[in-house]
Amino acid sequence: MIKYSASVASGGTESMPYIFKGNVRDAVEFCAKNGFDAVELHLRKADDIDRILIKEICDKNGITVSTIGTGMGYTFDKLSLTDSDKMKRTDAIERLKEHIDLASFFNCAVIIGSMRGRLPDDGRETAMKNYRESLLVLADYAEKKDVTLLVEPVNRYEINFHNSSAEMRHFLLSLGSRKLKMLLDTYHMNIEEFGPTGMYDSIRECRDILGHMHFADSNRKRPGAGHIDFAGIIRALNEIGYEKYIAFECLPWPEPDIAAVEGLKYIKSVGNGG
Ligand code: LER
Ligand code: MN
Repeated sequence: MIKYSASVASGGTESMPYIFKGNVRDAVEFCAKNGFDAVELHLRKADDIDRILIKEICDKNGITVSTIGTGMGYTFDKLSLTDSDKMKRTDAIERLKEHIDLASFFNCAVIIGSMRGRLPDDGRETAMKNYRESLLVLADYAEKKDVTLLVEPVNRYEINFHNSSAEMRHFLLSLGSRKLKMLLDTYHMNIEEFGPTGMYDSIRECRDILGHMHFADSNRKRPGAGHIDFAGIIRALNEIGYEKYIAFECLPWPEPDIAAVEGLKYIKSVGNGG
């Protein structure tokens, strides 16, 4: 069975694609009462939340934490695994290790998207080497903590390397860690995947490494508010026997409650062939 998760952030600006921002506790309760199996917690730092309290609320309401999103560490603190400054790279690794510890507590996975960073015009090779080494350090740590790391291809307007699923798959397999999986985000796929059946083919081609999905429509609003063919996406996921989480990582449009409820309703209706 596919499980559904909603993005809940400890903070963030208006343009960030998280449905709920600010009050994590209330958002978790809302998601549980409105048909979600889980929440995806987007945190700047692991101690943004009181983990004991949030776990208690999750248990009481019959909901889990699917994933920890880490992008605010880049957006607000400019921490990245490609940074040319060793000290800053070390800070980025430490920040992600704290997220891995938190994920171990919640028995969930950690996302590495924006914190990959960017490659500079000069010194792309060195930055790639730094990135690769940093990711291997984290994979090693994740292995010890039994936590999966979900690395995300992100579109070219946000990040300047590993934008497509094929590039990311090739790279991750070359690292050879069973704790490194891929996260596919329909918003980025809509920009980067190739050909008329590109998005569906990518899902099929990544079946061996696919660990998580983000759902947002072409305009980053909730599924159903843009023009991505989610019936086709769900069909491809069913075809590969995907039984992990789909997290709604989309704008809180027109407001958080409606985005969550209507997005989930839409996906369940197209998933049933409606
Ligand atoms: C993070 O999951 C993501 O999709 C990036 O575009 C961050 O905004
Ligand atoms: Mn995403």
